[in-house]
Amino acid sequence: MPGKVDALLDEKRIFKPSKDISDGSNIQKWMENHGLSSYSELIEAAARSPEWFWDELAGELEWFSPYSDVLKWDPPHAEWFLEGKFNVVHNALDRHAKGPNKDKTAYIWEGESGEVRTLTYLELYKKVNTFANGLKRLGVEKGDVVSIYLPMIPELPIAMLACAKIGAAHSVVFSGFWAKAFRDRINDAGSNVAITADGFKRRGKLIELKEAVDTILSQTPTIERVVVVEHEGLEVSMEEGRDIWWHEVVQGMDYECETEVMDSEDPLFILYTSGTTGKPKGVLHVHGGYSVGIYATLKFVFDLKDNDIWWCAADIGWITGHSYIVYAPLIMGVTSLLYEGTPDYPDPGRFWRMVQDHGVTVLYTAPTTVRMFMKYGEKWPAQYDLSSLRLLGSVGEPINPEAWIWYHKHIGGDRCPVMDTWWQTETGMHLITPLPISTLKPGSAVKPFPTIEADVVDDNGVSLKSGGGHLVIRSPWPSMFRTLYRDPERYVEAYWSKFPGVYLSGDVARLDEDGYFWIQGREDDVLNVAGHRISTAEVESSIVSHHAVAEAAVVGKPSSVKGEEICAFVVLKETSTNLENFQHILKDHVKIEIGPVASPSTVKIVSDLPKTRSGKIMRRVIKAIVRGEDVGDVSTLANPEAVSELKKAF
Ligand code: 6R9
Repeated sequence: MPGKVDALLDEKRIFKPSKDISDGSNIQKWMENHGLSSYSELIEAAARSPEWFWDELAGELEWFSPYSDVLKWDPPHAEWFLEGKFNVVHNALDRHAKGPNKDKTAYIWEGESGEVRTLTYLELYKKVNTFANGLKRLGVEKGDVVSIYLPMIPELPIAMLACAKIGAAHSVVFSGFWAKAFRDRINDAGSNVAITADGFKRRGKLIELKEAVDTILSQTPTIERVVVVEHEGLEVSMEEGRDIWWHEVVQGMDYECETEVMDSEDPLFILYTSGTTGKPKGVLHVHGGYSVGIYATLKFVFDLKDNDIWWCAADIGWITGHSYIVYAPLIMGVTSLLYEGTPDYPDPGRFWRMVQDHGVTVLYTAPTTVRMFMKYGEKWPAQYDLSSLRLLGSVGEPINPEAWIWYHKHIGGDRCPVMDTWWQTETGMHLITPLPISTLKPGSAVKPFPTIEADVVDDNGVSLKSGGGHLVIRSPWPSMFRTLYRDPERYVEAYWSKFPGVYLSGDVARLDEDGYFWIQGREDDVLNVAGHRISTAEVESSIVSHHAVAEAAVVGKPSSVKGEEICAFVVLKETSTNLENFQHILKDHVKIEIGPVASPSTVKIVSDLPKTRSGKIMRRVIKAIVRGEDVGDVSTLANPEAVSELKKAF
């Protein structure tokens, strides 16, 4: 039946991982080793004693000296693994380079041009050590913050690990941002050393990174040294005494470098994320708890084993890349694929060819990427052998059931469970997520990870058993952020003050009768239409469930009658034809699926939606357009040209 009811509210389909997958999973084995015979026993045991659970997992990592206590919780401040001495780099690199994994491939890097380079654990170790020694020679010390602005090249994880090795915190700024963002983050962090590259290619187009950095260096008074990676062989201007090539920094440096003994609670990195106000928030993570949390989630959610080829297709400039490209896979000692380019360049088969050629077994990507490939059609993945895949993952946005089903069928061959992982820069690790033993419902992130007390509450903090509400977390977790850098008051104010001692995620979610979580989007993406609380994600999901639609963005427009009206911008599949009167068809489609209250008053067909470089739809920009307001700063958009098309359409 065309236009079958598939919206988020109504999703009833369930999928069970095969017996092979669940019986052979890491979580199943761990449960057996701990005398737990079922998922509910695991959850009960973990809830009874979160400290027992995390102590067991921390014990799988190496500590220079043991911690005295697992947790000190003085809301909203937590300390984990107190007085333990630890360094993530010892676990991610040193112990592998000196053990049986030394000749195992850590990273397979593929450049946009198709060039492939591999680095074994031992090679990576040596590169990290020489660069760490070079950083020391440049004057970097324990406790400093080094600002990094690099594309997806091996030097990015190497630079991060080198900082961590010598006890400096890194602050990575996504290379797709404009240099202005780098300037603001350098100034907030007060860095003395910055690391960048001459340039890189994006869709075949050269981006001259160093040239862009040169335009902001007069406005970063703390910067003394700028290290430049020669990646594209560009002629760049190098200021005497300030700028130095990466290859000169490592020249003659020793392959060995002492790993700094850090306290569990010492800073590992700052990662800036946007908040409700314009000023970015410097989310601070630490060595000990962060490492334990990301290790446990990668091990149990993505179930990585020794022979896996793991591809987390995010950018390292985001938390997904920090946790699940750099630190957790290296801690686990697995082989990861690192890709420099865009998923559909030079053609929409690129991604799938890479899965085939590198034998990727577990793939982790974002709903926006899945929907983009839905738009190109299944003929692209169908040309490649994707039988190496065992598990799939999704992160970054709610995945609408239609995209989930498509991903499961056309990429996962109906055999790979989809792990829809909900988490944030602030949480460091997955918090609400399926495990390979969970029954899955497309569009739901399933249930909290063991020990995590997630809840959905109303404005008074009262738990809701149905309907949308604030998604909150009532318990601490090891890889939680410890503060906002240089802004401890905002840490308390933004996250812990609405419901004292309870973490406010800023997302809206609802629980179903089985206790499954359905994330509906950010609080500010929730519409109020004639007194009904409607999530943009729900309306979008309904629209996208129409067979002719590839992608949709829904925003509210103030209305004197209804409070807000719903405006939808829709991208159609390339193959869609016969679209006469399509606006009306879509309005009716939503009406039938969710109800008349959710039916958009305006539907505009466009060829693209404005997106951030991490693929998130910029509803703020779309909202401004429909309200006739100034769209503000669009410098962080991946496709600024979409803005003018939307303006014309509206
Ligand atoms: C990891 C990451 C966090 C926000 C978060 C939420 C959205 C992430 C999601 C999801 C629904 C999922 N989000 N994963 N929404 N289902 N599986 O993306 O971190 O960049 O900080 O964004 O992303 O709205 O609050 P970050």
